[in-house]
Amino acid sequence: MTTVPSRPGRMSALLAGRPWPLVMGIVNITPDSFFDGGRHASTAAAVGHARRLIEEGADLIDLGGESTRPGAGPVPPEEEMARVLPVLEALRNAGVPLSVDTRRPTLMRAALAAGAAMINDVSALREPGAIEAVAGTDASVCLMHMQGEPRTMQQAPRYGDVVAEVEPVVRRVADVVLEARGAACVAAGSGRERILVDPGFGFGKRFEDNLALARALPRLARLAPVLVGLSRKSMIGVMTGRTAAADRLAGSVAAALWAARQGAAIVRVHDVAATRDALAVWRQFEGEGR
Ligand code: 8Y4
Repeated sequence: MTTVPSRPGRMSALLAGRPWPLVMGIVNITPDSFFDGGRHASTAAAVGHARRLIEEGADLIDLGGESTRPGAGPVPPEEEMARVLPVLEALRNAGVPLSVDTRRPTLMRAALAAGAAMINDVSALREPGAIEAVAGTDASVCLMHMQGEPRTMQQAPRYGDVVAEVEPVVRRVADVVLEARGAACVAAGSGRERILVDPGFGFGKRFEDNLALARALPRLARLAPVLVGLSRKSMIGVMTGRTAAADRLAGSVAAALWAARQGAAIVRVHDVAATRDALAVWRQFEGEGR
């Protein structure tokens, strides 16, 4: 049995003992909106957007080159790499830890070699080789729960008790990751501090499933630090009657505050400045002033 020494990881100090969540800014790298500019234009746009979110006060940035929105089809692996890696390179000295949103072990390895501090995997290391790609590194890993696949997951989501089903999935995957790093780490309870869990709002879930999971955040937060992604999602649209995602700012900010109150460790958001302001006001009313 080989024992992999456990390092706390670069994210640990950031996450430890915080009474309010870190704000993770979302940067999607997709060529769709840059129909005439090609690769260089989409890289520059993503880097520019990330720099703006950092100026707005993002504690970390999540870079994604694959659309995991409901109904989205797969992006070829080389294409995903070509989208993400140049942006990661350009931002490595931007002053905040970088997370890479990917399901692919090849990109996980390349991203970690290029300095990424975290892997955000919406399939919770389901791909063969994904566990090995992160094991033995000092990266944090977010394990998100998803029922099905992005292309079809919203067609007919079904659960008995959604909280009861999500909780053990998250717990089991966390254990598998630790096993891959050596049984000694599990026995020592080390390595666990680098794992985050995420109920995966909107990923194969109906409105009532999302609501049940939101109400169970304190329970999930006892397993591991919880990452919450509600920003502009359809659940917020249903609650506010806003059909356009761009009109969901206020609802999304309220959701981030609610998640903070329930013990979220990281909130993943599009609107960093607004979320930061809301958290600053909330935490000073709470008496965590700074
Ligand atoms: C409008 C805007 C409507 C965005 C829907 C969306 C999560 C995530 C996504 C999440 C973690 C999204 C990559 C879906 N959501 N990663 N990724 N947690 N860890 N949809 O909730 O933002 S993409």
